[in-house]
Amino acid sequence: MSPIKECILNKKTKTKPMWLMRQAGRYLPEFREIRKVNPNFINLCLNENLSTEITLQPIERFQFDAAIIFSDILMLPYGLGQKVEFKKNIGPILSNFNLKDLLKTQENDFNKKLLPIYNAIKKVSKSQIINGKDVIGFVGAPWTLLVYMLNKESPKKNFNNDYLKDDYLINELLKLIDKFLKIHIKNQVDNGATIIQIFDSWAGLVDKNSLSKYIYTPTISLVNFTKSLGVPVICFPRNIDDYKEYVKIVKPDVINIDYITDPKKIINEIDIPIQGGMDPTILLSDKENIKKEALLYLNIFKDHPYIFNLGHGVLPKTEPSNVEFLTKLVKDFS
Ligand code: 1CP
Repeated sequence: MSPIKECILNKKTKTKPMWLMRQAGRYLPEFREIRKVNPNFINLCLNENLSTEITLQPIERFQFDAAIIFSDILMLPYGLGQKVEFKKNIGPILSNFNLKDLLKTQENDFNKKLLPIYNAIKKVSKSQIINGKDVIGFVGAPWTLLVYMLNKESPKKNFNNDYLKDDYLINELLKLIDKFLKIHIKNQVDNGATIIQIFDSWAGLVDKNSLSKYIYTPTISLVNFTKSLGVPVICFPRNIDDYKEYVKIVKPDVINIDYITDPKKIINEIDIPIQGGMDPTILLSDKENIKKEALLYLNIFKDHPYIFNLGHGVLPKTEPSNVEFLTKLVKDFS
């Protein structure tokens, strides 16, 4: 059994399994080489040979316990016919859409558009380099996708939530997103994904009174669906106030915590396997500091099923040698 699966089944593992969010990406020179000659990010995600190669790059370099498929949460709106572009130094830009057109999306057309992603998952899972390790498929959570689809850019700087007043629009979109996320999850599992992670990067924007409508109810639907396929599901609701309540209501197999969450507090509140937590900016500092922070997490979670990861993605300015140092530290800790 893979180290991550053992951890999820609550077994005592000798060492903590490890992978990193955004482990394939701009901090790796071998990724930047490919990216330089592939300026269109969506096309790169849809190039099954290159996305397979990129997915495997960090596994070859660091022998992580899982590969996460090189794709993006915004491939879902792309599959529904909304135009998605990634602009340098700006981020994703999505086009206006006509709800009626999106609602006409046929499953066959969606599957055809995203086929290279599923082919890449198949290639990755059959690769020698994987050799029994986990292959993580992923989706954006319904709320986070709703935010990008309606806001049409990252909510980091501007977030126009006037749309949320349009009940008809929101309900129809949430139904559509739920339907196609399930198709997208099933396709990933059918092609070799052994774990699904649900990224709710903008969960922190939802006020307490709306958590049930935008976060809990739509996520429960996906968690139950993924479990019904016999595949464990990791949830990452970033920046939410109450991880304990989230875990109690949504019941994922693993909860990924962000870096503002106090690990000492969370260990007393949550009894399911925990993933992540360390601030990715720590990897921009020196080895002494990396060691201090990593040991903090490793010691706190010593007797708890814990998958080592960060509290958000690896930053582009990270030195690969620092990731190497961290990987060795985690592997040697027992
Ligand atoms: O070279 C580049 O400019 C592209 C940068 C990049 C990369 C490497 C983007 C654009 N997406 C990705 C890949 C990606 N995205 C992965 C691949 C696997 C891996 O982890 O190695 C994954 C899991 C994602 C998921 C994703 N995309 C999330 C959820 C996690 C998170 O970071 O919060 C989100 C919010 C996105 C949207 C997105 N795609 C890309 C960017 C820069 C963003 C964020 C924009 C924003 O700040 O709103």
